[in-house]
Parts: sequence; structure tokens; C-alpha cells
Amino acid sequence: MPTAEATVTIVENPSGYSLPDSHRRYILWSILFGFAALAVGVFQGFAQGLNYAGINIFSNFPGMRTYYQGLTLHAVLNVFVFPFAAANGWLALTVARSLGRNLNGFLLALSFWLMVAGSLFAGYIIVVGKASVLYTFYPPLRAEWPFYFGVVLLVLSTWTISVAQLVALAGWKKEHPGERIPLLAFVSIATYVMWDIASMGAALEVLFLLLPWSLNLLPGSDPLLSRVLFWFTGHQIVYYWLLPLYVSWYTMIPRQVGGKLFSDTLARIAFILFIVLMPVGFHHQYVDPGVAGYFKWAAGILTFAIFFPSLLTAFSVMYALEMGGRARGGKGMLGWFWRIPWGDPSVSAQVLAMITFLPGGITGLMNASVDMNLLIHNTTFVPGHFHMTVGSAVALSYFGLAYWLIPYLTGRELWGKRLALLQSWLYFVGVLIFARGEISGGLLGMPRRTAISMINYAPLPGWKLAGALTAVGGSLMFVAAVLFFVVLAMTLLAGRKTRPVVDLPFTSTVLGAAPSGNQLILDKISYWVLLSLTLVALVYGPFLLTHIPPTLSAPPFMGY
Ligand code: HAS
Ligand code: CU
Repeated sequence: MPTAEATVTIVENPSGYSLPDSHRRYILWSILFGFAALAVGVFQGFAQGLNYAGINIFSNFPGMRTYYQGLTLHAVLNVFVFPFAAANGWLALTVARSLGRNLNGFLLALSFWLMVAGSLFAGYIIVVGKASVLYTFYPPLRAEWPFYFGVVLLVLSTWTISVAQLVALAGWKKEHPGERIPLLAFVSIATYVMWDIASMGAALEVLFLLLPWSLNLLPGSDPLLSRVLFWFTGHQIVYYWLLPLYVSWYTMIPRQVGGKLFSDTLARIAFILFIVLMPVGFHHQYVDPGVAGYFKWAAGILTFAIFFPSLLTAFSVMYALEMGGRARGGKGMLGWFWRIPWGDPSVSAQVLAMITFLPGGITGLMNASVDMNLLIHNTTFVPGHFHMTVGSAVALSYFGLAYWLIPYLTGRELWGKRLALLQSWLYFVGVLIFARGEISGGLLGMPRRTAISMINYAPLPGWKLAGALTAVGGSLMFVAAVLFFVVLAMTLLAGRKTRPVVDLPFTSTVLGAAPSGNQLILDKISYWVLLSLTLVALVYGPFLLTHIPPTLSAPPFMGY
């Protein structure tokens, strides 16, 4: 049973580092740009939700003359631009603060402008209706070239932050030979290193297959190879969305609730596992023809392995919450739960996000089970799953993070604390109703990526209730998101000025980092990268050997 006493305290970077103003600005802009993308994206989501209740408002919506145009904009803004931009800002800050060193200012600026440019290219071509290819952009569906070019720029923007982090780490190591990498920097850098490897699949796909194809430089496309490359990135991208919030859950939330992180080592191991257990993307292709059983089973087994770092996380975070709740007088088996600081909107949003992530994770395991997948693949069960993961564990946690981070970055107090609390609960209730609708509909065969409001066949019994719940839950999520944007905008415009800015709420640790011995190997990120690439070669190598050179024979299909 965790108690607040008897601890080894590690003070992260006591050097009193403070961020230069120009860096603070780019970090803030990056995060705000991400939220701005989300603001547009959730509007599209509102219409998508109503669709399931048979209400069709597509043609009245900007950027949404067709169902697929709206769905493309919804996903590209919500799962590319928003999490990429927010992570770029957030994890640039954590590395600088934790190492006590500035990141390269030019790279920070470059990353921001690449993000803006990428969003404009991709966003423009979607809005004018020439890239209704969804965020998975499977060929032979073809978009006009600015879409692919925009995606390239978005990814380059994230790589730029990774380079800035690694340069800062190299500088820090020179000045601190033999020292352990500070935990906050380690987990932040590990997140980006994981993504550097993961993004290679889609990068190769877009650069060598899709972009030249859209410029008519190639005779056709190779749908099978493209899907395989896409899903190599497409699974791990979910951890690129999630891990920046794990950084918050591991290193900030314990302090925010008055507890401590249980173990520095355990936290590092969780992040290392996300780097190593890389090749799982084939679990999105269980039903794809042309992919042999070896690949599906290898990915299936590794998917059950990559479930473990999230279990480690659930343990660590619950430990900290319990310690915090008990320190505030919570008694008995679960009494601590009610005593965590629920009045703090940053805590309430993030803890509610964690609770939603429990069914989010369970539905992920159901997806990953090969035989269960046959039942739910391509049904609304899948969006039910991912709105409880990226739509909650990620989006709702970012709301919670923003409730202290935006005041930290702007020197303005949070405006409308009670409204912020209300919005976190409303979003939580909304997403649970929404997911209940999508999941039950999916189990009854309701197809995903389908304009249910326009189908010309009779819906199955049970779809009606499922669709109504989806629409009600989706509407609540939308209202809650709007409330978030009101709080954010009012904080920026009217929040009371409070300089000097307080520090990041970095946690101390019950079991700290060992300064010597076996644990030093944890910090050798290059070893873990090597192990990861070896696993990738074992799983993807045989596939690539038999499918390269590509068969560029599929003629394009334009959905406009
Ligand atoms: Fe997934 C499909 C398997 C996690 C997102 N997933 C998707 C798609 C998206 C997505 C967007 O194997 C759709 C892609 C498309 O368009 O086709 N997913 C998994 C598995 C996990 C998983 C095994 N997914 C995520 C995360 C996402 C995400 C995270 C976004 C951020 N997913 C699949 C599969 C498919 C799939 C198949 C393909 C389906 C198909 O057929 O198309 C695991 O990583 C999940 C592990 C999570 C946990 C939960 C741990 C809980 C924690 C919170 C603790 C709570 C606390 C509160 C402390 C084990 C850490 C305590 C308080 C109390 C009172 C209790
Ligand atoms: Cu996946």
C-alpha cells in the first residue's frame, strides 16, 4: 500500500533553467496550432456522429460536400495535425526543461513552419474536394499531389523536433559524462525515437510510391505493398499520439495528485518496450488477401506483447493516484479514489481519460484477437475503440494538460475553472455513450466508413439504437470540445496575468534511477533501436523481399 513517506527523492534538474522567450513562443504556437486543427476537426466529427442517427447535414458543412470528404478532413486534422503539433511543442519543452538546455532555436522554428505549410497543402486540397482518400489514403484511391506533399511536410516537422532533441541530448551527455539521462528527457526522447522508426513505412510509401504516382511519374500503384507500408506506421502512430500523454501521466500527474512515481526504472522500461516491439502493423491486415499467415500471427503475438507496457503504466499511475488519495485522507480499499484532487480540472480531465482508456485498451485486445477480428473488422466497433483511445486517452488528456500548460506558457491564469471541470465530465460521459453506440452497432454488423444516413438498404434491427446513442454521445463530445475551446480562448485573451511562471509539476520518485550497475543499459537508446530494427527485419523482411520491386499496375480511382 503506497504511502507518502519513506521515499528516495530525485530532484529533476535543480539548475533553475528557464526557457528563452522566443522558444516559449514557438512551443506555445505549436500547441495552439494543434488545438486550432482540432477545433475544425471536431466540427466535422459532429456531422459524422449525426450521420449514424440518420441525420445528413453534410452538404451544409464547409469542407464536407460528401461524406468521405468530411471524414478525411476530420481524421487528418484530428490524428495528424493535432497530435503531431501538440507533441512537437510539449515534448520540446520537456526535453529542454529536463536537460536544462535550450533546444536549437532554428530547428524549433523550422518545425513549426513545416507543420503550418504541411497543414495548408493537405488541408487546402481536401477542402476543395480533391483528396477524399481518408487518413489511410489506400491506393488505388488517388488524391491530388498537394495531399501527399502536405503529409510529407507534417512528418518532416516531427523529425525536426526529434533532431533538436537528439542534438540537445548529445550536448548534455558531453557535459555530464557517466550520468543517467534525466527521466523526463529520457521518456520524451524515447517517444520521438520510437516514432522516427515507425514513420519510415509511410515515409517510404508516400515518397516512392504515392507522391510520384500522383504526379503521373509512375504507371500505377501497388495497393498491397502500400497497405503494408502504411500499417507498419499506422499501428505505431497510435503510440506517437499516446506517449506524450504517458509522459504527463508518469511524470506530472503523480505530483499533481500529491503522490509520487513508483519506479524510475519501470517507467523507462515501458517506453523502451514501445521502441522494441515495433512490427505489429499486420494486425490491421488480418483479413487482407495476399498477406501470408506468418505475418499475421507474428504481428498478433507481438501485439499481445505490446499490451504490457500499458499494463505497467496502469500500475504506475494507479499507485501514484492511490498514494495521493491516501495522503489526502482517503481510507479503505477505494476511499483514496474519491480523495484525489477532483476539483483540479487538469487532474479530472486526465484521470477521466485514463478511466476511458481501460475499455479503450480492452477493445484493442479484442481487435487484436485474430478470430474476434473477423467479426468486428470494418464495423463501427473499430471507431468505438479508437474514440476511447485517441479520442479520449489522448484528446481528453491534452485538454487536461492544457489546463496547466497554457497558463505556464502564457503567464495567464486559467479562465473558467468550473467550466473546465464541467467540460471534462461532459466529454467523458459523451464518449462513453458514443462508444457504447459504436461498439454495440459494430457487434451487430454496422459498417464503419459508411454514410448510414444515405444507405439504400434496410438497416439491421439494433442499428437504430446504436446509431442514436452514437449521435447523442458524439453531440455531447462536440459540446464539451467547444467548451474547452471557450476556456482556452478566454484564458489567452482574458486570463489574469501571473508572472513569474511556476515550474513544471515534475514528480519525485519512490525508487529512483540507480547511478551505476546494470540499469545503465536502459539509457543506451541505440541498443534498443538495434533490437527494434532486428525484429522489424524478422517480421517485415520476408514480405519486402518478395514484394520489391513493386507491381505498379493498379490504375487510379478518383473519388471526386
Ligand atoms: Fe488500436 C485499430 C489493437 C491501442 C487507435 N486503433 C485502431 C484504429 C485506431 C486505433 C485509430 O489489433 C483504427 C485504424 C483504422 O482506421 O483502421 N489498439 C490495439 C491494441 C492496443 C491499442 C492491442 N489503438 C490503441 C491506442 C490508440 C489506438 C492507444 C490511439 C491512441 N487497434 C488494435 C487493432 C486494430 C486497432 C487490432 C485493428 C482493428 C481492425 O480490424 O481494423 C493496446 O495498446 C491497448 C493497451 C491499453 C491498455 C489500457 C491501459 C490503461 C491505462 C489507464 C489506467 C487507468 C487508471 C485509472 C490509472 C492495456 C494505462 C484508474 C482508476 C480506476 C478507478 C480504475
Ligand atoms: Cu494497431
